[in-house]
Amino acid sequence: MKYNFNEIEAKWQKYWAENQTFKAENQSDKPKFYVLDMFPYPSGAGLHVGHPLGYIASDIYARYKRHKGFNVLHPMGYDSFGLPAEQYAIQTGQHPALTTEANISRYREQLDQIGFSFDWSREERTSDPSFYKWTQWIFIQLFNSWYDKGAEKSRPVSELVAIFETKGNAELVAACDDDTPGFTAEGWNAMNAEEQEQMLLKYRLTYLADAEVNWCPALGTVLANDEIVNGVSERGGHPVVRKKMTQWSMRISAFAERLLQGLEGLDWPEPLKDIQRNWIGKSVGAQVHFNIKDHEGQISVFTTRPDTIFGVSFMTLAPEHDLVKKITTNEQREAVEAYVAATAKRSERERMADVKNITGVFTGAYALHPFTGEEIPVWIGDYVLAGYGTGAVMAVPCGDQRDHDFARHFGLPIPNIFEGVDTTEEAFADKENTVIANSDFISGMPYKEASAAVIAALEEKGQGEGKINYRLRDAVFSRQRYWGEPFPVYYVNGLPKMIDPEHLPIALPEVEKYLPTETGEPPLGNAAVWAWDTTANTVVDNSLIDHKTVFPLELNTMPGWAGSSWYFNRYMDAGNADAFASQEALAYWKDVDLYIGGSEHATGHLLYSRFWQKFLFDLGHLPVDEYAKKLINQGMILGTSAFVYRLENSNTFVSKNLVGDRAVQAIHADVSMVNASDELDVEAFKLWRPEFADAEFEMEDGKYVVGREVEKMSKSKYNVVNPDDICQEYGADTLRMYEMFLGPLEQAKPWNTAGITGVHNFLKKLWKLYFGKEELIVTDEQPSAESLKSLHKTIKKVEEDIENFSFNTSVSTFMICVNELTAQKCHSRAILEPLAVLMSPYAPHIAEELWHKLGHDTSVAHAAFPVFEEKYLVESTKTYPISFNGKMRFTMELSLDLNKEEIEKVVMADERTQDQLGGRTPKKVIVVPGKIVNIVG
Ligand code: ANZ
Repeated sequence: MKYNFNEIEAKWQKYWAENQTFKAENQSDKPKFYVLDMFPYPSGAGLHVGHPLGYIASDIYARYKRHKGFNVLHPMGYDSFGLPAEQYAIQTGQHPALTTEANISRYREQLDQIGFSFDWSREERTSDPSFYKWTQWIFIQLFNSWYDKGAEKSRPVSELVAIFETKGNAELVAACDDDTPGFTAEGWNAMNAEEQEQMLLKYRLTYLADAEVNWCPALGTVLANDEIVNGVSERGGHPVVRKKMTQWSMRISAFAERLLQGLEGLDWPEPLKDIQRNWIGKSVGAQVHFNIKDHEGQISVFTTRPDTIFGVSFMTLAPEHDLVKKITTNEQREAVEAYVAATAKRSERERMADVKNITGVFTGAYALHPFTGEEIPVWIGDYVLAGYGTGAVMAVPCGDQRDHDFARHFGLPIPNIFEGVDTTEEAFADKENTVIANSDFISGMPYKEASAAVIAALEEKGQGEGKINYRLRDAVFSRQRYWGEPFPVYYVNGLPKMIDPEHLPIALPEVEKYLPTETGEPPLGNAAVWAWDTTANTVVDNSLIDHKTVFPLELNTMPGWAGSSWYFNRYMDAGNADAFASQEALAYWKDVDLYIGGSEHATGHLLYSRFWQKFLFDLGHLPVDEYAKKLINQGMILGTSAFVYRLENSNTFVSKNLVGDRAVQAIHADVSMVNASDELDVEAFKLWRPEFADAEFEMEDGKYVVGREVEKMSKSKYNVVNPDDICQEYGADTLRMYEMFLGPLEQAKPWNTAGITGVHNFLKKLWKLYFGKEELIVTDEQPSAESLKSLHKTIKKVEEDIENFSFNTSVSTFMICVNELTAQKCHSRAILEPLAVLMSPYAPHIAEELWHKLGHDTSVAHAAFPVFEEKYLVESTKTYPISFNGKMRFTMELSLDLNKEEIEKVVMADERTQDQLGGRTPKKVIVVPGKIVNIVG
């Protein structure tokens, strides 16, 4: 019988869907296991073979855990809000919901073809109102919460109000805006409602604030740092400026310490954890407040080296610093303003990266040294970032490289406070252990002690205090886009009000155009029905806005990371209309046991989701404060690009080995036009693009051979391989095994379709153990010891491999096993039945077919994993060399249980021994059990 994989795979995919084979139950006596993939954004291009790599690995693990008796939750869904669908809408007018729907169906078809064991009954889409209802709900919870730094916990704002009413904020240790003033209970109670509301915004975990953003006027939206290249937008190359805009922000900075500490308990890749640690960027130091000559205010700086305070020779403020306008003298104003305008055009990333161009301007103002009273010139410079620390530094040119460069460039003094350090030197040595000299009361102290002494002295003067700083900043949460979650927010006198959760979801309104409005408002500004009626509790026509009972709704939408920050919890109880998940479901599933996805999400999704988890945990909505115990980053699959060589200034293409030293241009050719022997389908190439229609070819042996190169797999490099084609030609089981066979899961590895036949032939060979020409050839015969050994060493290895996520080595183990069983002519059910189960995580369709053909009528997916037994690996016989006068004449297989006398008896009784002796009686028979037999004489 032929291995008809197309038929087999379609049959079982249908069976699994109809029987809901992989549906997970929320109530079960079995232990739970939650295997999660990062859910995809359904792009128009569909999947290439690189995308399912992680899904195959997680699917193998999920299936393995089912065999091991676990109740496995293995869900899938779509992160379906996003820019591409919106861009397409802008170009074509097609509603992003339609584009998204079409892309999702395509994804689903492709995923189904690969035979994943997803529980589709739990599918979720972040753009579905029944899902984003809860994203909006979480937003409201954040708005209604503040962060208690003393207890390291989020708490309801109602409790904060109670504290303010009785004690003011003097004793409060809470995360809040830097400019929050102190007030007493009387002060609070004297504020009017609006003032109180403004004050509370300084504490809420999501708040409206003027944030410095990268504004791209041409695109009409804010861009993230990594969407800007050389000061222009990556998409379209439009100018980007720094601009202050009122935006929703998330107070993630309040959680910095917990996000840092929490990493210790996570089984995540160390490099990924390091990226998060650096991003959180904890620095221990001090805040120092410098008085300003002839001015009221103070300049506060953050420094990690308070011990260097006697080496300060100037101060530098970020050009955006609030004080700049106030302290700049008239003589310096023009230069300062020009500089500030120029800096606004540069992205923060650029400013940090650019160490060569030293720029800055003197403000004309002077700060006063807290200890010596000396006048210190105040400069502005773009090497100081507005958003870090206080946006100002005390510059110590003998201690800090950037300060040093700045001082040299502008000819500022470079006082030396370190013993034995040559400040004229370009390179800065590590001065951490250098003893400080000639600097008043800390002279001669090691730097740590000196720092502590300076902090104590500053505290006494009221001009500074110890301070821990985190690089992690609050995250801007507003986007000027259409295709995202609407905020459940309306505005009364410019102050935000939350819509009561019982009226959620607030669905995205229809708009005529997906672009910003003519007045520069976000796309939702185009909606005609986008006002909140507080009596009817519904969205109504804008014309009804009276600012008495009907108010305007928020026009921004939420960013891409909103839905992905909590979706994993929704899977535990998808479809629940009363809660984002029931407490019972959450208590049962608790957390993700294995999460597989890309490392590129280190500082985005993987950080934000940990933040929301901790927040919801604090409020008692979740049972644990880290949601993913173990995480694996799958490596990238690289494509093998194909190149054709065009002779310069011609339309003649030269086969690779004929190029020689002629001048040619290498051009990507689509890999689908190239066969496994690197030969180009010349006719297909001509049809590919009009400019190649008249192409001529210099062939070798009648063939056009292409060049090959390994690059990132990408549509733009024409090297993508479509999994649909592979499934069609070889089957999903071959695809799954081959993807694993390519190499260790976490490494990058090139795809090479040529190698796939080896894996395919292996599956055919496996099939032949079970089937003859026409029929099943499995017997009930007792298996041989050899076959048992082959099976059990495979069980052992495959189990160890899966537990260690070493899927590539399992594939070779299976190959060895099948080769051995074939050589042994093994057709015994006692071997082949467990082998089918063992194969099922990797090649589930063929396994299911074999399982049913062996007489079972339930899915192999829930069959118990074969149990390894050591005894089958123990050797029970030995092949003895039988020698005569030291010369080996033949071998005999004998049981290892025989003793010396028994061995001698059996050997002497053998015909071949008698032949060798020719009737003589040997002088001596030497027997070494387990080794040799030598007959002398
Ligand atoms: C004086 C000093 C002397 C400093 C010295 C360093 C060495 P990390 O470790 O990254 O936290 N700094 C503070 N705020 C800044 C800002 N907004 N933009 C650019 N630089 C800023 O670095 C903290 C150090 O970076 C601070 O300590 C400050 O320079 C600078 F020998 O103060 B230091």
